[in-house]
Formats: sequence, structure tokens, C-alpha cells
Amino acid sequence: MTERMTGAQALVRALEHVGVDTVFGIPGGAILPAYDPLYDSTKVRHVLVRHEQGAGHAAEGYAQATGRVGVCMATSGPGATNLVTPIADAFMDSVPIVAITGQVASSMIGTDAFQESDISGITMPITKHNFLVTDPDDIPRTIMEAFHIASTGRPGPVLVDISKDALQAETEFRWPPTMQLPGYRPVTRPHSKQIREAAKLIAESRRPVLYVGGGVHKARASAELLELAELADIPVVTTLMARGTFPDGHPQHLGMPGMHGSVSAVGALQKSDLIIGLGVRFDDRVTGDLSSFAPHAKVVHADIDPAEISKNRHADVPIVGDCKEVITDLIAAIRASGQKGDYSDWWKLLNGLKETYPLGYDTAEDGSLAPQYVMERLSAIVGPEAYYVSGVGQHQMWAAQFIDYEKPGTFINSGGLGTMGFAVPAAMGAKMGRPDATVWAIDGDGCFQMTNQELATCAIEGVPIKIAVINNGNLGMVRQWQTLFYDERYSNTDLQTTRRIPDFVKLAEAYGCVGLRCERPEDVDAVIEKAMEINDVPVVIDFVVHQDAMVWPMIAGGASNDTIQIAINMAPKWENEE
Ligand SMILES: Cc1ncc(C[n+]2csc(CCOP(=O)(O)OP(=O)(O)O)c2C)c(N)n1
Ligand SMILES: [Mg+2]
Repeated sequence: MTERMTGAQALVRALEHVGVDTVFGIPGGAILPAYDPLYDSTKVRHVLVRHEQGAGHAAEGYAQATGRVGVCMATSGPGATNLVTPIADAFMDSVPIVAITGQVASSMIGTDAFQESDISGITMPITKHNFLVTDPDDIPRTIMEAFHIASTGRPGPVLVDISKDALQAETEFRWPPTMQLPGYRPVTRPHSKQIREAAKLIAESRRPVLYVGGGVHKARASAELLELAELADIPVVTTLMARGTFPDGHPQHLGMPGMHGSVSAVGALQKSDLIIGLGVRFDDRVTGDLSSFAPHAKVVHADIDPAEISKNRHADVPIVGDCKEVITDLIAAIRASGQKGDYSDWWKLLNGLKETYPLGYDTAEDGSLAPQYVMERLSAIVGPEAYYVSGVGQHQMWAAQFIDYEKPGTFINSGGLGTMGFAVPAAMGAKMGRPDATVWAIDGDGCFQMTNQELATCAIEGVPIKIAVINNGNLGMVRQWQTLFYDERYSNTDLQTTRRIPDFVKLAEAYGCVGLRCERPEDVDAVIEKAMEINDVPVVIDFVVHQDAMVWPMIAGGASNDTIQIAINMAPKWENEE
């Protein structure tokens, strides 16, 4: 059955067929033909954002909260280039989004036409794949391929750039189209020999550790991970992208590794004789100086993307596959072997580190508010069912450290790219994908000033997110580096937010949201409880916190994990280990 319609109508029809219910975007000349049939769609809700960057991060937040593909749309030229940051962000964090952009008419491409930019060229290195479509007949198939590529294998962003004439011309619409992706066949089934080899190394090891990354939740494999960890009695560390994938409250959990990781998590990797990396990248924020990273460890590395394996650290046992299948097969292999490692000395060492060096912080003498305390109270009052979406900076690290994540996927943040401005629009997208869930954005005063325009979108579209602005008056994370590495020379990090420019409470009110302020520890619980009671409009809380609070522990950029400090010039003792 075919039907005659315009390319634009075919686009909207194709989006409906692949199950899209929400599109975030802003119209403009080149994409205008698509907005006309979108107006009539009863299946696809278009959310008019205030900046295309907001559309892209909203699509990411939607994708991460639902596990489905997030969709954003923009016009050619500046609309498309405003999507570059979220596309790069989605690429680094393997988030499945499809970005649809209008392009100038095909006869004009390459002429520096008004609002022409080569967005497929620009995004070539930051997309999993991208398409330039100039023939209306190709639109349905391209949409189907884009969603397939974005959501299968290692997820990631796909761009579909469609010329205006292709949107306007007529075509025969037919569904389903036949995909033409001969070279694209992600391997999901792990090789059984590699699995047996991994199980053997696990049984032989004395100091194994499960190094868990974002790939495990993306494979929806947290239940299997729990089973594997308990079956083999192996300690677990969860990266920034994996917070919640293994419950924080579980006794085998050692916390987050890396630059701002816990001593026990960093120590577990450094002192390990077998790292079982699952859906991880051996990212520099985790390994520190590679040449001194986990010097005694053999490595089992499982990932769906073969390009990750042995990229940074040689894998003794490489396993290409979907983490759910890998873990399931590992469980079966360990059961079948009937062997169990003896890790009692290892647990003694790690439990000692965990007990001696818990995460902590100093409270300021002047009675001012500690940002870490805000996180602890949010965690206690809001609880583990909510989604927490953070910006980038100190507040992000405190949110990773001091909120207890018990449920997979409940911490959403920009890990790989470290994109300031992520939180507000991503929280909006998460809330639209999960309208029944409580969604908190935890943002910095710097980050918040980059994308808070989406408060207007939230207020108008009825998206009652809650935003905790951790207002330290500074680009705090950069200031922390200036404190530690630049002699306290605070070049261009003072935002002067303490002068209330802007006044975040008034700003919230100007956007049709509720604005609250909290400056004293004794008021924290009441203000969070008040925000929890407001469910019809977005709420912004301006938490005015101490500007000198720092994120600890810390390993300096590029330094060895062995140099971890728990406070200025304070190193942990790795005592009684050998
Ligand atoms: C778009 C962007 N620009 C610059 C940076 C560098 N940077 C990293 S953290 C940070 C400070 C963030 O300030 P704020 O939002 O107030 O968070 P805080 O560290 O104070 O909690 C900056 C400027 C970045 N990560 N992203
Ligand atoms: Mg700040």
C-alpha cells in the first residue's frame, strides 16, 4: 500500500511509525515544511524549546530516562550548529538520539546560501552516523535506519539532514521500508571461549574487582550484575556514568573510582590483580596516568564496541558483546566450573579502606551552608526513586558522591564531554519521558546561567521539574584547580552571583516558576520539603553555599591514582596490605 504525500508528510509519518511521541525543537526556514504536517500529528508532540541546545539535551534526558531514542529538530545553519554541543555530548556518553535538521535546497548546497552550514560535515566526527537526504523517496527509509543505528549496538547520536526541496517534493509513502545497512551488524553474543577464559581468571584471582561503566545500564543488565557480584563475591566500583547500576547500599559496593572517587574504589583498582571491566572505557578520569594504573592487574574487558577494547589499557581477555549477554554467560560459566576464588584477605583490605576513608567533608566555621550537606538531605528526603540530573562542576561531583543511588539510571549527567548547561534541559526531557517520576536538576550557578531559558519551556509545557542551584558564586570546579595548582590566583572564576546578579529567585518567578532560597543548614529540610509539595510548576531553589568547599578525594589531572589525596596534602595510608 502506498500513499502520495510530500517529503515532509512522509517524515512525520515515518516518525509516527517508529514510535516517536516527543520531539524537541525550534522551526526556521529550511525545516518549515516539516513543521506544517507536525502541526496535525496526534501522535507526535512537538515541544517548542527556547534554544536548540536545550532541544538536544532534552532529547538526551528523555533517552536516558526512558531507554528510547530521543528526538530533536532544528532548522539549517544556526539552528543546526546549536545542536552540535548536545550531539557531541550524546556521542561521548553513548546516548541514542536522532537529530533532524532542515538543509537549504539541494540546488543551493555549496553556494554559501542563506543559513547554509554543512552540518553533516561538521558532525561527522561526533555522530555515530549521519545522512544528507535530498530525495524525498529516501526519507522514510533514512528515518528507520537512523533510529535503528542510534538504538542498537553501542547507542549514539544520528543526524538526518534533509534539504528543503526534498521536504516539499512529492513521494510515494510506503511502510515499512527496507533498510540498506549492509556493513552494520553489531556483535551482541559474546564468544564462549572468551567467557570461559574470563571465568577461569576470576577463579584464579585473589584480588578481583568489577569495574562497571555506563554500558551495563545501557544493556539493562543491573539485575544480572547483582547476581554475578553476589555469586562470585567480587567488589564493585561504579563510574560516574554507572552510578545506581549497582546499589550504593550494597555491602560489596566501594563507590565511584577516578579523579574524585572514593579511596576504597580507587584502591580496589590500583591493588587489584584482575579488573573485570564491563561497559567501560578506561577513561582518563578513571585511570589517571595510564602507565601506573592498576600495575598488577590482568584485564577482562567486555564492551559492545570493539573499538573500546585495548584502546587505553591492554585487555588480556577481550570480550565483544552486549553486557547483559556477557554477564549472563559469565554467571553460567562460573556456576558450571563450580570453582570459587578466595577473596577473604582482599575483602579485609578493602573493608579497612572503606571504614578508614569514608567520603566526608568539613563544615565551615561561620555556620554557612555546606553543598555536600544539601546533597545528603536531598538524598534522604527525596529518596532513591527520583531521577537526579546534574550539570558539570563541583556540584556534579558532590551529587555523584553524596546522593545514594539505589536504582539503575537514576543519575543522569554529562560525563564524557562535561557540558555545562546540561542539567535543566536534560531534566526537562527526563520528566517528559517519565512524567510520574520526581526529577531534580542539581545545577551550578555557572551552568544554570547557560541554559535556564528552558524554564520557560517547562513552565509553559507543564513540566514541573525541581532545580537545586548550588550557588557558590563561582565557576567552582575551575576555582578549585586555581586553589590547588595556580597559587590561589582566581582569574575569571568569580561570577559575583553573591551580588544576586542574577537573583535566581526572581529569575525563577520571571519564568513562571516558584523561586525559593536557602542559606542556612537549619533551613535545608524545610525548603526541600516545600519543593516536594509543589507539583504543578517548576521550582528553583537557590542554595547559597560556601565558596571554598572543595571536592575530595582528588587525584590531580594526569597524575597516578597512587597520589590520591583525601584533603589538601593528605594522602591515605594503604597499610597492612602485602
Ligand atoms: C560549556 C563549558 N564551558 C566551560 C567548561 C569548563 N568548566 C568545567 S566546570 C566549570 C565551572 C562550573 O561552574 P558552576 O556551574 O558554578 O559549578 P560549580 O563547579 O561551581 O559547582 C567550568 C567553567 C565546561 N565544562 N563546559
Ligand atoms: Mg558555582
